[in-house]
Amino acid sequence: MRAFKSGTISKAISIAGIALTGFVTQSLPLQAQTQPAAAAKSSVVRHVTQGLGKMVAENLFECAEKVASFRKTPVGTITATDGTIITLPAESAYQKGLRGGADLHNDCTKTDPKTLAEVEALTAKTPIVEIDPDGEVITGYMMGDNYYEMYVNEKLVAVDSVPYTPMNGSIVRFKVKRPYTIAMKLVDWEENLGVASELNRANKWHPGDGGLIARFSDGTVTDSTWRAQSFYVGPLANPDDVIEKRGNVHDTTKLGRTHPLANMPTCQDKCFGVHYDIPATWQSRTFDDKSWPRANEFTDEEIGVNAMVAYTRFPELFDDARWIWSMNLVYDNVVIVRKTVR
Ligand SMILES: [Ca+2]
Ligand SMILES: [Ca+2]
Repeated sequence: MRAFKSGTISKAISIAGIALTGFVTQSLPLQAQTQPAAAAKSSVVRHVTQGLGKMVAENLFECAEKVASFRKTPVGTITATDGTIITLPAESAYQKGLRGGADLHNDCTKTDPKTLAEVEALTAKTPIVEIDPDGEVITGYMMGDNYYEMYVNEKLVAVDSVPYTPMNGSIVRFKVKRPYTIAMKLVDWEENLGVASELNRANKWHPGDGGLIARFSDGTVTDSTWRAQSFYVGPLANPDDVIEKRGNVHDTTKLGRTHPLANMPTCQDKCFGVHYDIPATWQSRTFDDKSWPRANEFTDEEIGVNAMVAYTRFPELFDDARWIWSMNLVYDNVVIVRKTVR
């Protein structure tokens, strides 16, 4: 973690804020403008980038407490070889100033319940987002590494209050009738914008990993019945390390899927990224996710849950839930997961 002076960071944030205003209102040409040669092999359009992007905002999030694991949350853009401008690591509701849900555990707000009674008190204070006035009130507990935003029937229900680090846990409440559809955008955030890596264990170019776990009071849990698709894959020594397969799979299994088995890329600031267009209606109940792969389940050991205090302290809140992600926990950095509860 880098040390910083408090004066420096507040100035940086205000500069970022100005940049952000223009940035959010800017309409980015996310659709492919030309068909790149590499995509001719497949009906799936990919956008290939190489190297570092341009920083647009140095830090989206300021931690109110001095926390050793804090990282700045940068956002940038990069131009792909086909001219497409891509937001790094992802467009987010957080960046747009949208918020929702409450803290289950957050070192930056000193939210640190020690008993289930304290969790219940926090839950009772969590606002209920109404989707159906005559629906059932559903409570969820979740942890996302690093960031999630959650929609139910295309309505925003919750936004992770800490987009990068420290690790935190959240409470969400919403009122809805079955069937309903949960759609979440998940981001393994990055320090080195465009090359999907961060300082870790003395390696400035360490590829981080992701993970999401959630349990809801109606019995819905994250598991392989969810759908999961990846939209940003990296850091890659070669963009052909991603192979698009039937069923819309973005396959990188040969690189290794979890730490410590995954390859450690040595391409540093020369690494490639492969991006895919996020469908405009990904939050919608009617969006057809049938061609998306099923979510993959990961163990506590593969995720590395030591810093996940809310999860390790209150396992009963996550009973029967599994850590999920798309195929590759390390190399898939922007992932959308969806589940229709019937
Ligand atoms: Ca988070
Ligand atoms: Ca990663």
